[in-house]
Amino acid sequence: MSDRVTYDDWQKLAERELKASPESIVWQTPEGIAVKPLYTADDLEGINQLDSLPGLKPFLRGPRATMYAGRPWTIRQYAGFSTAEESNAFYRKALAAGQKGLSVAFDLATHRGYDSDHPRVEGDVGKAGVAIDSVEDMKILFDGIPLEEMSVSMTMNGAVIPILASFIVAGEEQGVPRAQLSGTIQNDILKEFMVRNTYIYPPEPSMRIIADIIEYTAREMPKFNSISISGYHMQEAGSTLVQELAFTLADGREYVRAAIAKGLNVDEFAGRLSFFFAIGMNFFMEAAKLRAARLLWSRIMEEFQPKKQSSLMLRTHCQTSGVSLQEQDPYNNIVRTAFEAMSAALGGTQSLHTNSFDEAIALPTEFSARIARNTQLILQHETGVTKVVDPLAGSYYVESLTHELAEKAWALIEDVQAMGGMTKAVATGLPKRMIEEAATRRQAAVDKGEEVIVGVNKYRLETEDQIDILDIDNAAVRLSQIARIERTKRQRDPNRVAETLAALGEVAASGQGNILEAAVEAVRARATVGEISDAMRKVFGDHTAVPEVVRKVYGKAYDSEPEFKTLVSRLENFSNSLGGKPKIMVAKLGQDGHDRGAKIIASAFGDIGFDVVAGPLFQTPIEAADLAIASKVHVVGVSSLAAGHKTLLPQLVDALKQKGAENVIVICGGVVPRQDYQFLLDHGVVAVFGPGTNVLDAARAVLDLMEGKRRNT
Ligand code: MLC
Ligand code: 5AD
Repeated sequence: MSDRVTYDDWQKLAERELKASPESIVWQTPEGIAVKPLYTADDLEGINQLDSLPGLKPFLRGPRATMYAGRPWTIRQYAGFSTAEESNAFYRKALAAGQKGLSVAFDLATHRGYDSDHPRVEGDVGKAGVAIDSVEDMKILFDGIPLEEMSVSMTMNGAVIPILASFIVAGEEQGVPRAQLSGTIQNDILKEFMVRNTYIYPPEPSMRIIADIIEYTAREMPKFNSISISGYHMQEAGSTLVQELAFTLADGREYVRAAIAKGLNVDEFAGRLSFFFAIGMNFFMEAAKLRAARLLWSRIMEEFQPKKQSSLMLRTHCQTSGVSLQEQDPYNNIVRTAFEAMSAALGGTQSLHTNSFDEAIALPTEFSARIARNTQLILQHETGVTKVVDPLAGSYYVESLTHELAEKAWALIEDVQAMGGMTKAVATGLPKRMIEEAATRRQAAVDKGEEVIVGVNKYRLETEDQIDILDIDNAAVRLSQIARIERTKRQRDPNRVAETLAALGEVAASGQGNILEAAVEAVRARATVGEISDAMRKVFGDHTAVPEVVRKVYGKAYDSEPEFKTLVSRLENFSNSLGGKPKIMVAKLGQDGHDRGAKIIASAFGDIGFDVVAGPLFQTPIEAADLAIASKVHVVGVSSLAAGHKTLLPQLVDALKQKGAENVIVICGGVVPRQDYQFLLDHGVVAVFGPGTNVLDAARAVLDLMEGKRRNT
């Protein structure tokens, strides 16, 4: 008898252990990948990626030959809040404590091209990032930070023109010519239309802006990465990893086409395209995703027949997953982030942000930011993961996952191609819908407890300790920003401002010349972010999206469960007594475009039997009150994720009252710290639902409120 063991031997043994077939413990992932309990050499048959080497095409094992053994990834923490002065101080401390690159988070007013004195942004100034109104703010932001040495990432998409122009001029006035500036601008508008929602102009002029930026940076700023093609926000919005991979690479292909259509040669710009992915909790699959991304990108780029190897190379930043972090038992988030960071490192990222443990509640404090940064420092200095390139290579499981993810993503990329490319696909709404369906499916799996989240739907603490959080006084930030805007406007030459803005408008309207180049002149003249954005708004118009709500995904996942059926019939009874379905408007106020939660609530409540009005993005409280009254809703549910709740909710309650609609019940859900609940309740909000709320529990609570209300009236 031979000593050689076979797969059959294992299978028999496994069956005996399990008292069932090993098939029964295959894990079906949301990507549609069946993960088996055991992988062997047989799984590698027919996979032809196995002999690849790092630094060489197709770059599956990494863009550099020595990877972290030669130079570790960049510790690049995304940060920004309040004023330029405060953010500058925060950056300097972080750099002194081991951070290696900067990454600027702007507030949502800036993202959407409004100055801080604009009436639509009262709740947003300085809240989710730093307020930047002109180059004067930008200069303060980088005061004492040598821009010829420090690489700076700026997450900016909508107002990308005034912000990049202000960065260039801030460099200039610091004595650093633009050719020496290094860093990255996000500049990825397609995913804004799909998931992130900080767009300003319609798709077509937005694509022109991107092509102009690629052209300008390729010719003038050789060390600057012209774009950060981002899948991160897709995963945050609930996509599967295959969707994230496919739509991101398809976006990239679209940008390459736009730049080539502008007359650029592929090798002029392709080496400065960069990427950005999320790293969630599926440890091995996330690492495999980065390997698959590099493989597929080189395949896509081969089509354009570049001569330079660097044109085929995918370089990426990663961020650990915000959506995987929880409000409940928040120190667990440190552990989650550490695993995600390790996975990003094993996948071969070039740059990494690790989230802070207070993510689900507020912006990082100095303390939580320190722990997040140290997570990376410990990985780099203490674990030895930097010593060997692509250490997962050759693992039966990881190679097999890499292959399967690549195949599945490629099929989806081909579907997009068949639709005529990503701009067209985005216009049909299909990618957005697919992501929202995946998000709703996942919510149902969490609510049902099929997917375990420790401390949330299992092992929940009886009492939660409150943690210290960062609270920003947006009213004070707004006043100080307004003072600086006024000072800047007093000191500038109004004729020069008018001329440069007119010239910018002309470049935008004619299609001739480069928009960024024209904007740099306007910034030199001290035109503000709002003014430059408005000059383009006049020509390009505003993009408005009609919210769509997916149907029958949540309900379908749940409809055989007794608790779901009970709730549906309770709602039916209530509807009968009411003479119609209870009507709820899901509202988004201010510039907060994070709509995953709002969409899930709208979708699930619709399936449960509510009549749902999906409010548009970016409403003022008065606009929301008007829509609620016109739609005759019983309840307005505000979803707040960008910390504007203390300003905007009381204004909504007042607006309803003033318009004689005080019996409309106002509730709030989202990223609201417990510290703020009483304030909201004191200001007329009837209930607050924090992160991690089970949707069925929320629906029951709304019904309770309505029944209580009806008994009272
Ligand atoms: C690297 N280098 C090496 C090397 N490894 N040289 C020798 N041997 C090695 N082993 C060189 C590189 O070639 C490069 O030089 C230099 O070192 C820096 O390395 P890098 O790998 O390019 O790193 P970095 O400069 O950090 O650039 C990484 C990047 C870039 C290409 C991914 O685009 C980037 O930093 N992106 C960050 C994006 C970001 O932070 N986004 C935040 C989004 S938050 P050279 O000369 O070749 O350049 C968000 C949230 C929200 O979006 O608000 O929604
Ligand atoms: N500072 C630090 N991190 C931020 N994030 C968003 N804004 C900031 C900021 N101002 C992080 C969070 C969020 C992701 C989009 O980026 O992790 O989930």
